[in-house]
Amino acid sequence: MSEPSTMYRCVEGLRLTDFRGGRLELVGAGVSVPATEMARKIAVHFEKDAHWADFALADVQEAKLEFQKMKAAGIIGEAGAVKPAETSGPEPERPVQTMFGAPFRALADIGPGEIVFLGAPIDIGTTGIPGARFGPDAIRSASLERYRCRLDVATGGMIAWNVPSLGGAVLGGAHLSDAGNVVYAAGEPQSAYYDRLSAAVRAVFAAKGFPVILGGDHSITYSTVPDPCEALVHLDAHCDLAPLVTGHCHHHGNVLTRLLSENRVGEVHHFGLRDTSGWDTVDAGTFGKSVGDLERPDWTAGIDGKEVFVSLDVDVLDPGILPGTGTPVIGGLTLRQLCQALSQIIRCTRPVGLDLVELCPTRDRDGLSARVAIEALLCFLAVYHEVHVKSSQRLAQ
Ligand SMILES: [Mn+2]
Repeated sequence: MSEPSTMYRCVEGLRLTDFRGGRLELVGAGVSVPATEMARKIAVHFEKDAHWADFALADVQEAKLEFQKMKAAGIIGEAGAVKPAETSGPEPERPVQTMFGAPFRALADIGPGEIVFLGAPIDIGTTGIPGARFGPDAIRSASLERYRCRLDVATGGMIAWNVPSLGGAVLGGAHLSDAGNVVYAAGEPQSAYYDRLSAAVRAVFAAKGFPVILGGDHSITYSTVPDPCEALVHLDAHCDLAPLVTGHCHHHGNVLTRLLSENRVGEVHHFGLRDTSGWDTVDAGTFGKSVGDLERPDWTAGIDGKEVFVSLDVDVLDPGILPGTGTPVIGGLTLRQLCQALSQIIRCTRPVGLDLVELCPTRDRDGLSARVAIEALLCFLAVYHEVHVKSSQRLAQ
């Protein structure tokens, strides 16, 4: 076979990557094993960009056996998950300024109940105008213009901010921290980056923190959703369901196709759609609502009571309000509509994390878009803290 390229696909829980020199490396596990004939065969298929569903039944059965052997050898953990990596590359880098001036925290030091900001400053999945890599630090910098985290020395929690648009004091007693940026290293295989980001987010989940990942382009959602993920709430102008194409493993337009094809999420609920190209390629597990649908009284019916991860693409907002994004689509939400939608989503579900993506400072005007994104983020956090954190604290007392 020709010199193998990097591969990144899922075969019944077995994730293969970097098939090189007759050895097969398992994503995130930091181990490699001698490649069997079956693994070679799978690798050749992957080179042709075959989806695992395209394999002949015998091949799939053989792949399953391969998977079972690796599981028996302790390389893969329960439920097909690759065992957590002992180390997954460099720690996130400390940012010049932290979000809201919150304390910087190494991933190993995160405590339960903490709201943890994590930057994913990448453009490697951008198909349109680049610049999203500057998003995390732009939003951090802008966050300090109006809000600054001050801690109550008695409790360690933060002193509430008075935000009139949110009804007064918010986030009193909350524990915020910033774990820095997972930086893309020059020359690094793209799949390795997504693995490192995924490992960082998993560290937050493992510590029972609430991750808030600041993108970066929307391809990062491949790494940010928890495993398993009952439902993904996707606020976006686009449905991000582009077909998977050879050599384009990750990009911001096919991220949900990949998550669904790998059974990484149970359901995707799209809100605020204006551009649905790709919608027809996926026939199950997705539910779409346009901007107008959000005015209907029962628009949250599909997500009520579910455990959700929220993915907020800032292009769900109208570009007149938020011009700083790579693929703007006219006719979007106002900030007020978005905050109302977020508030309702948080109140009727059990959110486990959030990513905020596609803020592109190079397309912004005077930093306005970053400020708008911060207001949306603040609304989300204020309602989340009020509804889910404070209420559970009261129950525990
Ligand atoms: Mn998107």
